[in-house]
Amino acid sequence: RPSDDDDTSVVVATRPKTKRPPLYKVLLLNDDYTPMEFVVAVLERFFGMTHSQAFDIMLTVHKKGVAVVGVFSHEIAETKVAQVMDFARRHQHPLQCTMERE
Ligand code: TYC
Repeated sequence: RPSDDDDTSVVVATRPKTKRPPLYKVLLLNDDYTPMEFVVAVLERFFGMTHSQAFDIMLTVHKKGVAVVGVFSHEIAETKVAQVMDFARRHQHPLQCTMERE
């Protein structure tokens, strides 16, 4: 209408919604039985580490009990955990690998 004095509209602030997917830490846990060399091989094989990087991370887990070995999308993290758990089981080592939301 010419004289629009009954407009009930409300102006609200908007911002572009660019929500990134959550990331997940993959953790390796220490135990008393898995051989150190096996853990080093796991870190080289599934996490693309050099032997030197893998050895350092393995020692961190051995001394501290746990370490983050990588940060991934949910799907990639799940795959890494499954690969490590399956590889450890096939070699009859009790090595544990888990993931948690960052
Ligand atoms: N603690 C093990 C040992 O002394 C070595 C080890 C390191 C095991 C890291 C698991 O995630 C691990 N043989």
